[in-house]
Amino acid sequence: MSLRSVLAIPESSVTDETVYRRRRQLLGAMAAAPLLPLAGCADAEPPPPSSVRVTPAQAGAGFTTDEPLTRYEDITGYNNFYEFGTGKSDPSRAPKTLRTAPWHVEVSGECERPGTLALDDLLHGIAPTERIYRLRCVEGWSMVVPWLGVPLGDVLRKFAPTSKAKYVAFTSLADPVQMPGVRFRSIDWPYREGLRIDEAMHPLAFLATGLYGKPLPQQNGAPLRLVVPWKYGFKSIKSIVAIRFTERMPPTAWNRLQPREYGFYSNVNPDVDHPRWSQKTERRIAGTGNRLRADRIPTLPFNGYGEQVAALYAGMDLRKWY
Ligand SMILES: Nc1nc2c(c(=O)[nH]1)N[C@H]1C(S)=C(S)[C@@H](COP(=O)(O)O)O[C@H]1N2
Ligand SMILES: [Mo]
Repeated sequence: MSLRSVLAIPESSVTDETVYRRRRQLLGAMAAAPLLPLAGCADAEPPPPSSVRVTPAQAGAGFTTDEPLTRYEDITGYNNFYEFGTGKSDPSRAPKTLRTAPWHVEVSGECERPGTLALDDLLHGIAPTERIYRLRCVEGWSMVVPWLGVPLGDVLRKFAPTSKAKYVAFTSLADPVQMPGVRFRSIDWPYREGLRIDEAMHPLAFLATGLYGKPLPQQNGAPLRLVVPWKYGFKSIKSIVAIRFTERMPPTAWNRLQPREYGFYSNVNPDVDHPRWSQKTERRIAGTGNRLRADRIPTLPFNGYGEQVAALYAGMDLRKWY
């Protein structure tokens, strides 16, 4: 299975953002009138694969939102990816030096079927799907991103985690040849992240291979990155090369750097301020207009996914487990 088949969109129909949005509107209309005969609509957009259609049930699950999408140019031009520099425009301006094919992911630890798999094999047999998620960076800005990819749990289950698998650890590539930022000690490379196993198996936890119907650009974590929409953006680790099931809570990059500022859980929480700034509001980068002067909106507990995920933390003091 090729990356293109993972994306489920043929090159010929990979179009620009305007067409993408128009196609979404058309899909909405089709969902509302499913029996409408389409034959004869000569100039209608070709329908995308059924796997990317969003149904009302998916909306209720938090899989989509009708909030205005962030522009493609903002999602791919305003990034955090320290492997390509610490400035917001460093990752998009960096030369395209990351070799994303062939790409392998090593899966190890507390599971019955460990192994190193080519990306296509890792994703084989799992229907690609679209998720429109809010992304809230701990720095206080947010976006609305249409991802393509697969549910993380579907991938993890292939490896048959054992009862000792209490956590899942993720590691990014750290190659100073392909990633110029790795020559600087901004982070204790490689970038690492982790989830509790029940968080990782939650239906909202996602592995993205694309956005806006196109393969992930280098700056967004090609060819495979995590997306955990109810947590601060730094949990959504990019360019993943290793996944490990562990019994103990794994070390994570930002927590190791500044443990008082960045906890392991890092659920979006307007009631727990960052030691250096408030987390009550966020700058929503969406629609046209200046990124730095975008509207401030209130930040919601669990980034608005509380209905879906709050039960994971029942009985936990979220001030302690920030
Ligand atoms: N490997 C790696 N993953 C990473 C980062 C990084 O520097 N390196 N930055 C994180 C942070 S802080 C955020 S907010 C998101 C940003 O994702 P985006 O650039 O696709 O919006 O990626 C996260 N994943
Ligand atoms: Mo972030």
